[in-house]
Order: sequence, then structure tokens, then C-alpha cells
Amino acid sequence: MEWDVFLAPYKQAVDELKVKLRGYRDLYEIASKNSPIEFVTGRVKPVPSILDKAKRKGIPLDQLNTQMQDLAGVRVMCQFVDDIRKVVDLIRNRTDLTVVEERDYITKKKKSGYRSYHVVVQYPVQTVSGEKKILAEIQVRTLAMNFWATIEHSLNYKYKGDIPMDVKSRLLRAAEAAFRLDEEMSQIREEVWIAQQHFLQKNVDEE
Ligand code: 0O2
Ligand code: 0O2
Repeated sequence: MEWDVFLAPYKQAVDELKVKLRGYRDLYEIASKNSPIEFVTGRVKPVPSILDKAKRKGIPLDQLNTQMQDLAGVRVMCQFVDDIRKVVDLIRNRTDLTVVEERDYITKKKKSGYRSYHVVVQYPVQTVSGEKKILAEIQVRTLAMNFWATIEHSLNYKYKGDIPMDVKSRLLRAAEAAFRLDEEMSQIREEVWIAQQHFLQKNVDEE
């Protein structure tokens, strides 16, 4: 398999989607609105991870393009849980891609404690042999969810997927703490917002 050739359109898609999603930050700033996007990262799945996952899920290598949805992966980090819905709406409304699947691990978290909103999109890339539509997975999550997922991911790597029970239960408690942090932050934002409205109303009344 010529991995460089096979993965080239995926790399192109990741690069383009990163630019496009990062672009919202400036657009929100110009409109004097708070950006629902804090930062964006992305990667093409490394070949050893592709081979691992293909083996684990029984995906034949000639069906990777349709069966493995996260060869191209983009991650959008938000400050607040509420922003996730806004980002998903921005993605749904784009005319340069098609949403083919959504997985909501926010209202229904995974057994591990993982929370995130996954949107699988079909994205057209212009290649040397014409247009190629590829699948990409966009993961939308808060900073707290990302913090947890990053640590859990590296522990999984360290323990080769076999995390000891006591570490697992600590991770579940940490996931719970991250969830509460998100809730607290949302409440603080709400209170700041209400205070601002009072302040603006007071100024209008005094004019
Ligand atoms: P590991 O252990 O394999 O995860 P740039 O500023 O554009 O140069 P960017 O996009 O800000 O770079 O960050 P980068 O280096 O592409 O990604 C940083 C890390 O986040 C990588 O870790 C990726 O694995 C991970 N990552 C980013 N986006 C995604 C995504 O959409 N899906 C998945 N699964 N992972 C993502 P490493 O260094 O490869 O290490
Ligand atoms: P990477 O590149 O190492 O992150 P499955 O692989 O069966 O769990 P599926 O059906 O392929 O999942 O799609 P899903 O669940 O929507 O997305 C899988 C990706 O979500 C993973 O990629 C992770 O990036 C992230 N993810 C899912 N569950 C967890 C979890 O429990 N902890 C963490 N840290 N991340 C999770 P990969 O394939 O693991 O690759």
C-alpha cells in the first residue's frame, strides 16, 4: 500500500478544515461576538494506528476510505458546553461539506467517562486526478473534556489499553469533576451575562 499517496487527500482535507474552522475566530471578533471556538487541532491518523484499528475492527485495507471515518481528524475546543451546539450548527450549515453522521457522547457519555460530540462529514478535496470526496471526523468538546480525554488517551497508551481498575475508577471520578467544572463555568457565564444586561439596562434608564 502506498500510504503517502493514499493519505495525501486526507492531509489536504485536515489542513483545509483547520483553516476554515479557525477562520470563525476572526469572523466572530470582527462581529464583536464571543467565538464559540477556542482552538482547533487536526491530524491524519498515523499508519500504525490505522493498522491497529483496522485489525481491531476487522476492516479490510481496501475499504479504509469508507469504513474508517477518522483517517482525517479535526478537533474543535470550546470554552463552554453551550458553545458545542453552536459549533455543530456552524458545521451543519456549511455548504462545502455534508454531515453524514453525528455521535453525541455528551448527553450519553462513553463507559470510560469520555465526553465529546462527533460529527462525521464528507468533504470534497481537489486532487491531481480530480475531485475526491473523503470522510473526516470532527470532534467538538470543551476544554475540560479535552483535558480529561488527553490524559486518559496517554494513560491508555502507557498501559497499552489495559488500565488498572484503581486508575480506571480515579479516571471516572476525574471525568465527573470535569463535568462539574463545565457546569460551574456555564453558571458563572450566565451570571456574568445577567449582570451585564442589568448594567446595560441601568445605563439606558439613566439616559
Ligand atoms: P498522540 O499521542 O498520537 O495523540 P498546527 O498548529 O496546525 O501545526 P495542531 O493542529 O494545532 O498543529 O496540532 P497537531 O500537532 O496536529 O495535533 C496535536 C495532537 O492532538 C496530536 O497528538 C493529535 O493526536 C491530537 N489530535 C489533534 N486533532 C485530533 C483529532 O481530530 N483527532 C484525534 N484523534 N487526535 C487529534 P500527537 O502529537 O500526534 O500525539
Ligand atoms: P486516536 O487517533 O488515537 O484518537 P471506537 O474506536 O470503536 O471507540 P468509532 O466507532 O471509530 O469508535 O468512533 P468514535 O467512538 O466516534 O470515535 C473514536 C475516537 O473518539 C477515538 O479515536 C478517540 O479520538 C475518541 N474517543 C472515543 N472514546 C474515547 C475514550 O474513551 N477516551 C478517549 N481519550 N478518546 C476517545 P481512536 O480511534 O481511539 O484514535
